Amino acid sequence: MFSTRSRARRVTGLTALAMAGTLTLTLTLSACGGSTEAGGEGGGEAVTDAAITFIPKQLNNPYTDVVLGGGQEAAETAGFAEANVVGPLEASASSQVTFINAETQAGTDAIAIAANDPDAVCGALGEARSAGAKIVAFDSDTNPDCRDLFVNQVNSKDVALIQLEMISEQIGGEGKIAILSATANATNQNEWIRFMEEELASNPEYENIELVAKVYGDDDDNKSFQEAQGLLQAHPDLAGIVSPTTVGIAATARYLSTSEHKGEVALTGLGLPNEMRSFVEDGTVTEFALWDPAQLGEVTAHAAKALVDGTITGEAGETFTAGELGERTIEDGGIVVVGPPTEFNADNIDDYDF
Ligand code: RAM
Repeated sequence: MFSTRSRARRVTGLTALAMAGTLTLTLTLSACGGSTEAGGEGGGEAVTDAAITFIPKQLNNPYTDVVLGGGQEAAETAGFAEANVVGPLEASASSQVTFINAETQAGTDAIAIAANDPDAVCGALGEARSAGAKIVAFDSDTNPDCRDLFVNQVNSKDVALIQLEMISEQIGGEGKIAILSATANATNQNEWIRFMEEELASNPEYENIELVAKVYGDDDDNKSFQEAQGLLQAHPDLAGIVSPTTVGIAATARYLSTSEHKGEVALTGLGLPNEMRSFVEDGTVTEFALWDPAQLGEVTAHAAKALVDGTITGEAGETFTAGELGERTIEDGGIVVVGPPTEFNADNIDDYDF
């Protein structure tokens, strides 16, 4: 029933330049048998031939693969007829604009986007909305004015706090730390970093911890590796590194694992258990955290379908059912939270496979 095919119709009109280095995946979910059917959740009509397109920050990111795997599968359950994935290969601020414009041209019903920059995508998203598309931000928010909903993996402050708790524990509550982030414009990264800085400055528990550097690996494996190396050269007395990005933490772990700093410099942050397992086993990393990325995709797909069907509009207090994940309520600011993070360490990492 599932198939992948190229999406020639949808890419017509894109310039050769915009097409360079891109990949388009389409999942045809079911035959289209008309446009609506009675029984939408809010008593409305469920749209049966709707298409959703996911535009992640970048395509070549293992984290993105897990999110979108969950998202495309849930798109079928939610009742979308077609689920597509398009996006840039690098996560620069304006890299998603061309893709949004193509979706507007194609008349896509729902665009789910993890924004590389909160504002750079707004003009294009505004045009998509004028053409009738519903916009769901996931993972990394747009400016709230530019979307209908933001599906947030975990409350942003909680993401920051859990990372500080882990690094503090791992360095014995004192010493110099650095943050190795993704791109400098990413909304999610900057939110988490802001909350970490605020907490470091205000919580007496952290008064002996000093944040000495913030560097950006751009969610590029090589650049992240080099930034990790550079951090240790610039700050030989560094006690620990927090990397709130799956790409950054894996690259930093790889650097530390063969360096003299292995087991000496603590490393924590947000990582995929499957990418971090060997570094936990060899003692490079003690503990890190993440949520279930597939669930982020699932809630995003269901939220998008509820918007397309008109059973929700994005107002705080509205509810929708996210498939097997159950009912979700929209919070202030048009935010839906997916679930709590899990901390992974030698005791439990083998229980997870993503
Ligand atoms: C990276 C990306 C993504 C972030 C995860 C934790 O893959 O930066 O946006 O949410 O890490």
